[in-house]
Amino acid sequence: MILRIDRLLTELPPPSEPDVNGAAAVQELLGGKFGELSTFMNYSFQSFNFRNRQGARPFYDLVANIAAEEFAHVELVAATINTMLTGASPTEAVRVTSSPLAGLTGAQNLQHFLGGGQGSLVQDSMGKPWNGSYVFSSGDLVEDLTHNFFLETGARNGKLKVYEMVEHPAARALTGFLLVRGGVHQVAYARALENLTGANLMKLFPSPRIPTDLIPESKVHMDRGEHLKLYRFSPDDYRELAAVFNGPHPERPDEELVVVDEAPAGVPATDLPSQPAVFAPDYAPEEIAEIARKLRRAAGLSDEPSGVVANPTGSKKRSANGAAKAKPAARKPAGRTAR
Ligand code: MN3
Repeated sequence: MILRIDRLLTELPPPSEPDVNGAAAVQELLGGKFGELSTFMNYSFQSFNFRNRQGARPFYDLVANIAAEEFAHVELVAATINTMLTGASPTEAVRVTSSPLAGLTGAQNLQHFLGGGQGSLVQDSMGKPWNGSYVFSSGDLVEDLTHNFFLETGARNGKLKVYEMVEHPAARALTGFLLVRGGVHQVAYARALENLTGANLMKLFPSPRIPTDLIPESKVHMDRGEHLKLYRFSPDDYRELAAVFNGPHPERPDEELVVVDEAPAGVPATDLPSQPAVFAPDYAPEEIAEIARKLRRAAGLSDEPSGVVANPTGSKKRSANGAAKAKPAARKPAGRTAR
């Protein structure tokens, strides 16, 4: 099972200028063949199907544990897409008869608006749905690990291409971070195969050749050693990671791989503003907020929401970032009859 922590793995910039076509490109990293949903589902099903896991414990632990980080990568890509779509339609109350979505017909992926609430979709950059045939789970450990090495190789290649294509700061922060973390997983699978077969894939297939330390959005994470760390995403389990993930980094012989014996602390996500024109979360979001307040009060909870976000509003400290500013402060609510 997976325990859930309401944090993102790394900080993303708050919404700025929306970039709907950049968001469509970032979809490749979510629902593409080599996207995060593929890494998550591949390692999840390989771990679900793993036989004689006690006999092969360090390898089982490696695959099962990396699956948990991939869940958080899917979440991070979704948060990036949602950030980039924020403000593409008005964040203020709108009259539907004023055609608030009319300016969006040129968007690469109209389903961001027509099939969803300006949010991420389980699709690639061309709108093709992710599908289960992207999962390889043969049951043969060497085959599965070899597949995983190449999956991470293709995934990093895709991240670099999106970095090259999209200049939006959220997309750059995302791809810079994922290039580093994907590199760790690539090394982890290479180390596992080296231990099992003697073949050193990092030497045999040094691909993709990505100068991560020349990418500023990657370098910030490398300066903190994130290219060397494999986190253990469980309170008590998956304790044999260090039996496989150890030794010098294959591309940086002076630096040692290390298992961090806990999950990363993470950072609170930015609470993205309502988008009333696409009914997210409603065309009159303040009515839902009022219902939530009443329910909290009736349940004996605090009047203020208990969640932690990067940009708290109300009586808590108000952040100076764009997302907070985009929140309607004192606008006239569009009543239910205003439609
Ligand atoms: Mn990943």
